Amino acid sequence: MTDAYEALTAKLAAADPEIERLIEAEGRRESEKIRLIASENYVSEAVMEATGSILTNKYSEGYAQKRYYEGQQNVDQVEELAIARAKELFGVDHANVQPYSGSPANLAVYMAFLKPGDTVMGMALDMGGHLTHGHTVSATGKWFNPVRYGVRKDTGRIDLDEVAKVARKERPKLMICGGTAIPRTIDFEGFAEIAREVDAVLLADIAHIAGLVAGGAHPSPAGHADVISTTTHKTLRGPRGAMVMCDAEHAKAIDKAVFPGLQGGPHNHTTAAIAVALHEAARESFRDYAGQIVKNSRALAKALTDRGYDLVSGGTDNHLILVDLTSKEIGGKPAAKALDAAGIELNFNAVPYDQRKPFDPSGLRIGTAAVTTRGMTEDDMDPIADWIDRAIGAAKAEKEAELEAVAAEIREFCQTYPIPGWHD
Ligand code: DSN
Repeated sequence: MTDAYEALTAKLAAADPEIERLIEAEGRRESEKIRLIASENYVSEAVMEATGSILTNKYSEGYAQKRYYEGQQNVDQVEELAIARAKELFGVDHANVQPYSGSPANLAVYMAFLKPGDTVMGMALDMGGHLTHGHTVSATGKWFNPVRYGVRKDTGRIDLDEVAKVARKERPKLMICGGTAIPRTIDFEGFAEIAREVDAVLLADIAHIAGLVAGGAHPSPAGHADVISTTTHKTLRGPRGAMVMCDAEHAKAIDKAVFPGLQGGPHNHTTAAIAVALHEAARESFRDYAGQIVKNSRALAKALTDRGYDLVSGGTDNHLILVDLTSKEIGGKPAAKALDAAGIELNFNAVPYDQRKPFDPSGLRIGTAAVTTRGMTEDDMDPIADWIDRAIGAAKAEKEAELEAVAAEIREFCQTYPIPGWHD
């Protein structure tokens, strides 16, 4: 363990050894496995320290200079710094850094622009969208009127002509682009043209690709979308949190929707950690990081294709790969479970037009943000594809010993790539 880790946990170990033991076990697990969950990453020790700071003690409902509690001399500055850094990094007029996470951030956008029953158009969940883009089980699908678009069956890609057709027919008040399983570049300009034509507000949910946008590895929605929402903990590599950004015209509506519309006091320790992550993301080295994520993703996509795996859309432009296992004759769930036993964590995922059920779908979702943080490069992607292939083969042949053999190789491999904040 690093000194920083020990310093952080010494008091905890004395006060609550059970929880400390579980945190330590999680540190070991995270360090010994290859993390390919597309929405996860490893934050820096600086971000971790801010998250674990004394700022957790403070209530500060409201916004800087307009709070409902006294004693905001430092918290106001923290929030103002986070806002200024978000505005600078993403080139936007306004940023709200208070949403607790991605779902409340998106709900705030609904609250700012819609009334219950209004029509919202988003990408279907099983095509790569998100629950909060109007899925039936989400409040956004229950309280609003959701209409959906997807990807073409033959290309696995969004067809903007199809999107325009649905938009013209349904006249949504809010259109959403972005999602959780989209391996290709999102055409924000194209979406904006359609939204303008049907007089809809366009929300770009860039939760997955925010770090790529910040690092210049994906086009930015700024100047195209009316509103941009993002979580801060995926490719952006910050703490678990979220932001909503927009032009000056919509600033008041967004702020009112976040507080007092949906939330109470912001989590100031998270705000501070977001500020730190944004500071890190503004560095030149973060541009290298974002570029390397995509290089790794492309290299891994090729290595998997070379081993006979079918990828939705045939490849990737970003951090994410969606594998369709249909031709491999194994479901996504048993494959994901076998991979976890073999030391590779990822998630099973629906693929577009999936013939299987959502809880046992045909796909695997893979992302390269976390392994890139650990310093892995293109050369490491071929061995990773090999381990994936061996583990899936072992799962089909029910060879548990082979899964254990792969896990042992991965444990050794991972020692070369320590994770921030924890090491043997
Ligand atoms: N749970 C996130 C993901 O994995 O993409 C989205 O909210």
